[in-house]
Amino acid sequence: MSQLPWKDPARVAALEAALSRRILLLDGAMGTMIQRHELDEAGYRGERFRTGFDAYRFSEGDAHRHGPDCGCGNGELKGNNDLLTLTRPELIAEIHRAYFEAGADMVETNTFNATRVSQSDYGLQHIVPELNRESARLAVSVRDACEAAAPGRPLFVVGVLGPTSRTASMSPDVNDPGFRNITFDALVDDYSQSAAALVEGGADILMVETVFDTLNAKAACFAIDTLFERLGVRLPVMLSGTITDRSGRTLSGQTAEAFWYSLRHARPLSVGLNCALGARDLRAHIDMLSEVADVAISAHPNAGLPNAFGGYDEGPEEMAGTLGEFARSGLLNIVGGCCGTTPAHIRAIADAVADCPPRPIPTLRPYTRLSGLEPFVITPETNFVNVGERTNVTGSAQFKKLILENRYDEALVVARQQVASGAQVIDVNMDEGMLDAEAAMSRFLRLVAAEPDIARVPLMIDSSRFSVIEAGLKCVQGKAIVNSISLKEGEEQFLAQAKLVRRYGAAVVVMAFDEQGQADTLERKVSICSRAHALLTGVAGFADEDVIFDPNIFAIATGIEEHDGYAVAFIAACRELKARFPHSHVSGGVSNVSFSFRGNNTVRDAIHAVFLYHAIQAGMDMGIVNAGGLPILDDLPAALRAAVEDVVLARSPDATERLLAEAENHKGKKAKAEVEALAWREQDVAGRIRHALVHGIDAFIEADAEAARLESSRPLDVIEGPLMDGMNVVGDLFGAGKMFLPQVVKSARVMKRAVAHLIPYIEEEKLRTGDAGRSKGKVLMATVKGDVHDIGKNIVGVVLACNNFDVVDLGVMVPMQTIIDRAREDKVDIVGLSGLITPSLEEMSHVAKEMKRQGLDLPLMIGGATTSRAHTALKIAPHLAQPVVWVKDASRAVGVMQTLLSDELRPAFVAQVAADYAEVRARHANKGDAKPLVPLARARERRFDGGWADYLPPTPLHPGVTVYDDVPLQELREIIDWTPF
Ligand code: THG
Repeated sequence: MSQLPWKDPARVAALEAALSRRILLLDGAMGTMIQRHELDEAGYRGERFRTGFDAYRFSEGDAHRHGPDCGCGNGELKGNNDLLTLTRPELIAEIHRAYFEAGADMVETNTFNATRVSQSDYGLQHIVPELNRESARLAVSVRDACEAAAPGRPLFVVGVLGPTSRTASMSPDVNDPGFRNITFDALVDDYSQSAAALVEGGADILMVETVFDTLNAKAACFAIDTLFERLGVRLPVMLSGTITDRSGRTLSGQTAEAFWYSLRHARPLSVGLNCALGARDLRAHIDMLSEVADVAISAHPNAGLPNAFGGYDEGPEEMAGTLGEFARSGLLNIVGGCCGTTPAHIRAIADAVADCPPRPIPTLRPYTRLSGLEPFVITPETNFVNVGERTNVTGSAQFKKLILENRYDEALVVARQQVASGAQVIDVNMDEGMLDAEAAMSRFLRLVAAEPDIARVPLMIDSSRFSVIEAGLKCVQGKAIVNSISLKEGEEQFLAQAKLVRRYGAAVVVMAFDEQGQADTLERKVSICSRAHALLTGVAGFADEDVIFDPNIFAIATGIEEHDGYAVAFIAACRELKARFPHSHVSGGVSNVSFSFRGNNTVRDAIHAVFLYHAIQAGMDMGIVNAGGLPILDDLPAALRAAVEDVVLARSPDATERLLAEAENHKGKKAKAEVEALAWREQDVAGRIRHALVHGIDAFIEADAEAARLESSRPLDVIEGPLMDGMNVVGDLFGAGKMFLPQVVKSARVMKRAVAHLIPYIEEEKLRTGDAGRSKGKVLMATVKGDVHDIGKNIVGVVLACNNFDVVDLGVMVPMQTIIDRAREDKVDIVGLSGLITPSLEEMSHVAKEMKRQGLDLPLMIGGATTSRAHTALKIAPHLAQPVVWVKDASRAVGVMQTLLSDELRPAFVAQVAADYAEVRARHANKGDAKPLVPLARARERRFDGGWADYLPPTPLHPGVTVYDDVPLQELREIIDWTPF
């Protein structure tokens, strides 16, 4: 972080020395170890929370009244592992000790959920500082004891800051992609409180871990940096992200490399990945990070991928085998375990890496490393960075109209066009008198975050008001560029803003302005930029490559003589600045230069092409341009080109006049059109719908839905045909890791719009056929507690409703008791449970168990990404006498409902499912992974005795090799066992 002194220099020196000598061991899972104790509610509450009173006490002003019926977890504290620091400290201390003894150099505090947002799920936000402080103290006491027992081996306490249960850059509501249930500021507050208490409790290191949304982590780093400044000392910081699925992205859609560039400004001790994937699947991502991170690399993966029941099976040997290979390949500096790992795993990993040298820390080339969802590294080969200018309310009449009229959906199309036509960064500007610019900036950037094809690229946040820039910075998870700051108000203000920009982790454009005003001569441009550079790199802590100069592009050919040399001065400044500061960049607003030819785009574009040609040769390497609108210099008519060059290079006093004359010849001609790749529109309607769903394009979806409806005999056929087919493709791509969550969310939105278009026709058909009101049955649907995902559930709901089922949709995060109570009140026929994340499996089986206990005798449908036939058969179905049916995808829901509610079809179907599940269970039982294990010596004692000692094998009839070359292949084919193939 900042260059403050270390809080404990001796310990940091020991840490650095150890890191330079060997691979350090982090501990393993806390949760797995706690689970072994099978604590019940009373076990978690201990004496202090026995009555529940403390749990229900709220800080003032909190609107939420926690209690058994409040719907936020039934007041249960079971499962709140962090609470055990206070109620069962001996148990937590024992786990820390076990890890130190197994060879861990660092143990993590029991504070994964010790943030206000996470503890508020239990109504315990008031004890957050205490949880963090006491957790750190507890770990420190174990550390001290273990150090005393084995002198000479330094041990460390890592204060853990978890990801919280919210995501700052994603919407929990599919219908409202701009919505957020947590703000950057709230996260900063939260993390400040937790981090301060961890430091107070004596943590040696802070670790922001299991980062699934980089914006959350940026808030954590912002809080930590601010905290250190307040304390006047700093601690080493570790950062660890999580790649949530095979798509190789974080939950919020970033690649590992983009993730690192978003956080590199925090200058951590290490960066790495943990949780989610097992070690094997993590390798490619660790390998990538290892290439691009100029700090230590850490990895603490799960014990393999979750099995069908959300458990982890990879044993110590297997995991250590994989991680040992990482170490031998030179990928590791710090290694440990996450979910499902135990001291035995840590011991095995320690052994496996003991003889491997730590990864040498590479020095990176001084390239600007920006990111959106994907990394964008500016290398010498990049030549010139196109920054899209059109998402600017002052730079585009169209964009301004869309924003002022609140048509944000269409405003996003402008951004998408910029990226599609080659913008590598997009400039967003909301400076307009009629706008609340802060609000418009936040809203637009949040919407952009939900558009993977736009959010792919880094953003340039453009405003003349710093408050607007800050509002923007709080909404971007990538590494953005601030446009701009300047010395206009003096050094003090400049530095204050620069330091904040760095704390948010952005690169910065500095305009050639100072206390005297804007620089228009070469000499002033260079001297102001040089002064700004010295302050940015010398005082504010910026790297050279994060500084972008803008030496002012002003309009030429205005008829005012002093303006004639503006382009020449800019070009000369490019040359001088690039020579002085080769790693910094030179940028500018290119379209400014041609303002005086407004209305004549052919001439304007020609000026841009000529201007850029010369400026780029002089060293300009970035520019705000109308991406896609730039003609190629060689395509310009010779006469026009010559006239333009005279103007740009100020080669003759009458150049402007001659260009004006030449311009007459080009009036009214169309500038190079922005061509859109619309080849997919040529496909048949089913193909178009599939394309729109897979690419999340909603521009034509209503028209396509209508076309499909006209081709079908019933409007419902469109939903069950092309729309469902398209969503199944999306599901398959997601499963195969070829789409990631934000893209799937977009597909769901397109689906919703198509359905919304069709519903009136379906209603109308119902009325016409007298089908209306004849409900075929009633289903309750809910995404279970702990899970916020509802894409699949929403689709199922629509399809069922369209098929005349009554749907009671309870939404997301629904507690077990609410499900049971509402099922009773609404007299539903079937209950449907949905969930996307692994912990939902456990919750679903909990709901089934409680349905039985509370006598709610209804069939259950189970669906969602992590659910499986095996889990349903083994962990849910056995709890209920009623059929429990795993519904593989949305398209099957109607069939299952219809069958379950039909007197004729039901018995056979239920018998079939039961037989199916019985087979799954039998197969599982044979696999034996639920069997109790015996110690190795016992197992050896009981080894299979085949009586081989006395066995004499018969001599084969034909020893040696026998060749049959006269057997027809056709015959052989019959006797080959093809099953393995
Ligand atoms: N330096 C930096 N930032 C900047 C600028 C700069 N940001 C804004 C601006 N200048 C760069 N962006 C634009 C965007 C559009 C135009 C000019 C500069 C432009 N627009 C057409 C016009 O006004 O004629 C509008 C066309 C339309 O309405 O469609 O020229 O210099 N750091």
